[in-house]
Amino acid sequence: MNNFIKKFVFKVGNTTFQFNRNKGKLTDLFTSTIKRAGSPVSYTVGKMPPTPDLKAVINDLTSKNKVMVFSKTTCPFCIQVKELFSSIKVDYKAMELDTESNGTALQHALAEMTGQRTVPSVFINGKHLGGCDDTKRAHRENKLLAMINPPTEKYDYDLIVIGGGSGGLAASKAAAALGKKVAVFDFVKPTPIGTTWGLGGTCVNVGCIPKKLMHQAALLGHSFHDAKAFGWQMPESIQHNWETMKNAIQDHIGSLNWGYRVQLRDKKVEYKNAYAEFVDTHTVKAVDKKGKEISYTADKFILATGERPRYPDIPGAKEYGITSDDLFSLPYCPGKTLVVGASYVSLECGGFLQALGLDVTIMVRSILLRGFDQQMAEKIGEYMDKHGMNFIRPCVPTKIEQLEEGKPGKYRVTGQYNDGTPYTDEFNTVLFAIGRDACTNNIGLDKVGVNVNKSGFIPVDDNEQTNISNIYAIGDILEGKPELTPVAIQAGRLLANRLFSNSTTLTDYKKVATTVFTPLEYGAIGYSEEDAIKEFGESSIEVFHTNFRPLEWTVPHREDNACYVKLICLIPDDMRVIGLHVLGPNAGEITQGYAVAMKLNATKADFDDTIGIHPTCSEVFTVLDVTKRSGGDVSQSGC
Ligand code: FAD
Ligand code: NA7
Repeated sequence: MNNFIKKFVFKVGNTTFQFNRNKGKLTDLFTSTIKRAGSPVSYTVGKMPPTPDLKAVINDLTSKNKVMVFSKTTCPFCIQVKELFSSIKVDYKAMELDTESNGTALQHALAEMTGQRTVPSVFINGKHLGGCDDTKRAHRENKLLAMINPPTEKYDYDLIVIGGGSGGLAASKAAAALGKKVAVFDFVKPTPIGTTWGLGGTCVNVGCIPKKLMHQAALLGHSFHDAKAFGWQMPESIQHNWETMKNAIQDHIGSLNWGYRVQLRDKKVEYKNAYAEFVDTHTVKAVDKKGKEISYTADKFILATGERPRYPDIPGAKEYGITSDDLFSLPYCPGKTLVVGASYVSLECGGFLQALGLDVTIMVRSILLRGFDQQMAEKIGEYMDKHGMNFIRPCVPTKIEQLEEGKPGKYRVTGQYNDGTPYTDEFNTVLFAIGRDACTNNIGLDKVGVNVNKSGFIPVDDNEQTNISNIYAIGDILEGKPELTPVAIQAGRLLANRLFSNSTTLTDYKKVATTVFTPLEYGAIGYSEEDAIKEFGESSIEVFHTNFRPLEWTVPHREDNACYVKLICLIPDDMRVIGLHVLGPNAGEITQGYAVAMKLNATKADFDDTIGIHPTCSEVFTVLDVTKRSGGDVSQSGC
């Protein structure tokens, strides 16, 4: 109908009432007024302006907006659908029909177009999806994001991730969950003695996981000694079987490798067991273990190739030495072992081998744990030394010679102390833990112009973008970032969210908690004491500290002053805690909890206000009252 009531006039007695059309409300007014006034007296009829073609309006909205929701402000299902889109960080346009003048007409038009009379009525990329249940079902079945972000046609993939370790797997799964077409390439080049492993990268196969499990085997050994004091009757001699431990740990790793493959399949990430190398900024060539070569293209790339252990440039190193890449799956007990290097990998591996009953020597070139708080590092060394570790320092190896073949064999190690004094001894195993090189050498970065620094690490901006705009990097290969699994995972996940949804959250690399799993664990967050002094000056730093004795150590008469904590506080900033250090049992568990407090910028007063849990080791942080400056006695004995 083209005509409509433009003006309505009626008379009551001698008074004339007139209503003009006002935002479509005339119908209501008309009806109610008629009800009140009786029959209308007269009305004028105007020409209706051309009715907007509502279907064209709907088509316009659904074609201009990837996700278009026709909704009503009070409808709970509409609210659920909008919340779903927000939760998966998808931009949507909602038209609230109950606030539109022609909302009812639009709803009729929608019903005619789609057959669906109710709201919400959801359109994705111009196509009608359905209502709340349909949208939720599509999301449950992992189809929703793929509908929103259909794969691009131009390249084989939206994203290729090179490296299926901690960072690469996290990034590829997150990108696929956002509807992107993703491939992850993971290939392990065998070690010089031929060790290789499955999907998951360093952490799962030759890092955190086997390391922590072997550390646990070592802790159990300590517990047997304690157990006697607590009344357990133990045989006089307890033996450890390397093969049993190694097999059990490798079985667990095998199940993790399998689990990762299943996850990738479920999340629709294409896993390619091939070595990838750039050809140009949008192409990689991939070579599988049979030497078959295939090229793939992608819009974007994430590099997550990690690091591999370094060997010293001395005769016999690669022929006769092993690294952490070999140790955890070594088919035989390593026997008398020399560990070269004083990195955390060295102290951890040396620590558990010695606690498993082996004769272990650690050869240290200069300091222990470069980069960590040096007071804590020395305390770790003292504890290990006291418990039978043989430290040779400062000394470096110069030659390894094979004396006997075998599993293990026998090797003569020649070396030199700093002062020139020669060193020599014989070992069954020589384990190098002298640092790790970024795997950025043979992946074609020179062909595409990605900058790497002198040591092979990749500088990136806050967005983890390299100098080449479609190539990003995460994890251990980044210049100046903590080399830890949770860091790589967080960076991968957040980067994928930023690349493929409207997230802007950056990885915060500051105050990352970490733990060195030496026989006595060492946990740290924030500044070392020397770095704090260097940055803020000695007068601005207050260090609260104490030794402590775990209650569990009293009955078996373990030593008194091995465990130690310190809080480094910034005096001019309200005694903000900027460094936390703990050396003691379960330091990893303790440190993780305090990481939250440190993230929230806790001050010394916040620590003091916190009531401790008694009797725990961790409670010591709530009662620290001796400063280093005061020189007060912090030694402890008894409970
Ligand atoms: P990685 O996990 O190393 O993954 C890189 C993957 O890419 C590898 O599988 C590699 O083979 C593959 N790759 C490389 N180049 C190519 C290519 N061109 N094509 C295809 N694939 C390729 N961190 C902790 O947080 N806690 C710990 O307790 C801990 N303990 C550790 C103990 C040891 C002995 C070691 C060595 C490391 C430990 N780490 C620990 C560090 C942790 O393992 C790393 O920080 C983490 O694995 C880094 O992840 P990433 O994704 O950067 O690389
Ligand atoms: P690091 O931290 O790089 O440490 C390497 C260790 O090996 C360190 O103690 C070095 O002594 C020692 N080293 C290096 N070269 C030699 C040679 N040729 N001979 C003997 N000793 C040597 O090792 P990681 O790779 O385990 O750690 C990697 C990162 O993880 C590290 O950066 C931390 O952020 C965490 P030095 O102190 O240089 O005298």
